[in-house]
Amino acid sequence: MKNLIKAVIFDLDGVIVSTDEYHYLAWKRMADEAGLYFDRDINSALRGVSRLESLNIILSRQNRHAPEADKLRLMDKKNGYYKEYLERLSPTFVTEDTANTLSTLRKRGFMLAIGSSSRNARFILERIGYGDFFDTVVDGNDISRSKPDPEVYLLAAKRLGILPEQCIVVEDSAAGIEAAFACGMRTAAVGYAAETGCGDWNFDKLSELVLKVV
Ligand code: B16
Ligand code: MG
Repeated sequence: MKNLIKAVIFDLDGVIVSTDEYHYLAWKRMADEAGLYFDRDINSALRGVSRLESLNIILSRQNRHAPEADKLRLMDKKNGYYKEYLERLSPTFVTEDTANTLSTLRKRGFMLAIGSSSRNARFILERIGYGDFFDTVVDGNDISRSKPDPEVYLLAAKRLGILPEQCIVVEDSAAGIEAAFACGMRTAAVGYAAETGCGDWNFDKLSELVLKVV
C-alpha cells in the first residue's frame, strides 16, 4: 500500500491551520446579532460544507426559512467577520508538527495538494506563508458541489495526473471523510473527525501520517 500512494490531499480549515475556530466565532457573532441559536454542536455539522449549506443547516436547526436576499446578507455578514479574524493569521499559526510533516512528505517525493471547500483558501495560504507550497490548490471557487460530494478531491487528483486510489485525504470533517471514501481515496482523520473515529486512520497528531506512508 505504501508504494501505491503518490499524493496527500490536505483539507485546510482545521487541518493545516485552526481557522475552524474563526469560522465558529464568525457564525456565532452573526447568529447572535440575527437572533439565531448557534452553539459548538451545530458548528461541528458545518465542518467541510459550503457557506450556503452551513447557513441552511443553522436555519433548519430552528425551523427557520429565509428569502434568498436575506441569506446573502447573513452570509456576507458572517464572511466579513471571518475575514476580519483571518487578518490575525501569520506563519506562526502553522504548528511545528504540521510544518515538519509537510516538509518530510515533500522530501520523500509525495505530491501535496489542498482540497478545501473554502473560497478564502488562497488568502489563508498566503497569510500563513504557504501560498506557493502546494502542487495544486482546489478550493470553493473551483467546485460546484461541496463535501460530502467528492468533486474537490477528484479535481485535485486530476490536476496532479494521478488516480484517486493513489491519494490519501487528511480531513477534520465527517463530510470530507465521506467525500474521500466516495471516490476511493484513503482517509486520515484528525481533530473532530478523529474523535468520531470515521477515518481509515484516526490521528492525534498530523505527524503520525508520516509513519504510515513513508
Ligand atoms: P468559506 P475546509 C470549509 O473549509 C470549512 O470547514 C467550512 O466550515 C466552511 O463553511 C467552508 O470551508 C466554506 O468556507 O466561507 O471560507 O468559503 O475545511 O474544506 O478547508
Ligand atoms: Mg476542515
